[in-house]
Amino acid sequence: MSETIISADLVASHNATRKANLERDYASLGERLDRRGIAIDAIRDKVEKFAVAIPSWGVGTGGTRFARFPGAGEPRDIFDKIEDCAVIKQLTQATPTVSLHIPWDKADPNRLKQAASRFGLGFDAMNSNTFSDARDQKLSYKFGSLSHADAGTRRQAVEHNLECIEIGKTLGSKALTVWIGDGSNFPGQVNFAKAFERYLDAMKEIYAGLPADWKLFSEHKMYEPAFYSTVVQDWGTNYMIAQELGDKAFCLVDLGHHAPNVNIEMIVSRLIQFKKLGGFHFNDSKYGDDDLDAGSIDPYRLFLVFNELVDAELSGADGFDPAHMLDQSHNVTDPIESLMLSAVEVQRAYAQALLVDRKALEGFQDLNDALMATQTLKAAYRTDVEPILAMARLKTGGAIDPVAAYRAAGYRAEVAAERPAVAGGSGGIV
Ligand SMILES: [Mn+2]
Repeated sequence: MSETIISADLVASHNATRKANLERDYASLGERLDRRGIAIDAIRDKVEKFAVAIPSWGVGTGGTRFARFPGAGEPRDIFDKIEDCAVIKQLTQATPTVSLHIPWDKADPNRLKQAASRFGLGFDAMNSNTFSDARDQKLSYKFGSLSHADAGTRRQAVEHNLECIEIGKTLGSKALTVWIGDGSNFPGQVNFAKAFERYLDAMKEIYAGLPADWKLFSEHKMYEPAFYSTVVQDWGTNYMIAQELGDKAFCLVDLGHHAPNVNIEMIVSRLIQFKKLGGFHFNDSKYGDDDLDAGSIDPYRLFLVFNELVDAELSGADGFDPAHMLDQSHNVTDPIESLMLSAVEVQRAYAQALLVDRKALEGFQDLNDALMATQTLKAAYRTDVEPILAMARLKTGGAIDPVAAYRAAGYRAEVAAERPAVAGGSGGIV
């Protein structure tokens, strides 16, 4: 039995006052779904098994290019971050793993493993960092890393990624995510083809160091920090990388890393069809790589992404097993509250997508009945699945209302007393 940070008694009494209403809401929704030929318990079972990883960097306050306003009780190091992740896991029961960022989270791997397993937490994909310079680093990444013109800098970046794999092996991680900031700010600054060739050669060396049961995720992003050209700028380039590297290489889709109005769900479909969808960094965006909370701006788009994922899951697509991770920056909210709600939003989109009448949809598509086809999706999206999500949490030991339970527990005030504010801290969101 793993330890819990919030008192189990507090969670139990929180649930006790809400349980009767939840049971009524669940029964009522169950009856309505039954009329549509859907068994509510089967949906709840799937939701209970759905998991999304918490990024270690997400539990601290983010920041913008202009300023960072630290919140009270921010984690001082990775061990504080693991405790915050344990709170999120305890109350939502949706986030069993943490995704680490090296070197920000560098510590004795055995100590890390021990700290996480105390709370029943595991480790998701490892994330390397060659987009900023670590203290005491020999060569700078100011002009790039894996695609750098200088062979020594490329070597240093490759070695760093291999070190991330080594740390991950001890932790039980099974994937490495590589995102680089390499690119250029001026036309002519970089030869596109040569830079991409250097990147591919470097990635091949990293790929060669991958254990047999690991995956390598490459993450594309249209722009920033480079504002004229970026080496891994879109899913097309990303797909080429995964193809060049081999069977263990996959594309990672960060929802905020595309041009405005791009049809991301269609990109997801393409990557599934060609067996190169590795996973997601969930977040939401209004203008660019805003890293806002998942589902906070365009929940329908999140649903449409999950519509593609559920379609693949139900059709038994070969080797389909995408990694789910959040990747957000919290500037004005308590990061724990944002991450709990975001995990729930991702679950919500999954549950709604499970309600799509796929047989009817296929029929309308075959008949070119555009109106009824789109209404079939809307009927699923409009269904308020909150009782399913809350019942899944109640059944697995979480809180019916995670934010209310968290606030009642007074966790933030408690850690604020123990954790003096640190200036600066590790920023940067990928
Ligand atoms: Mn990302």
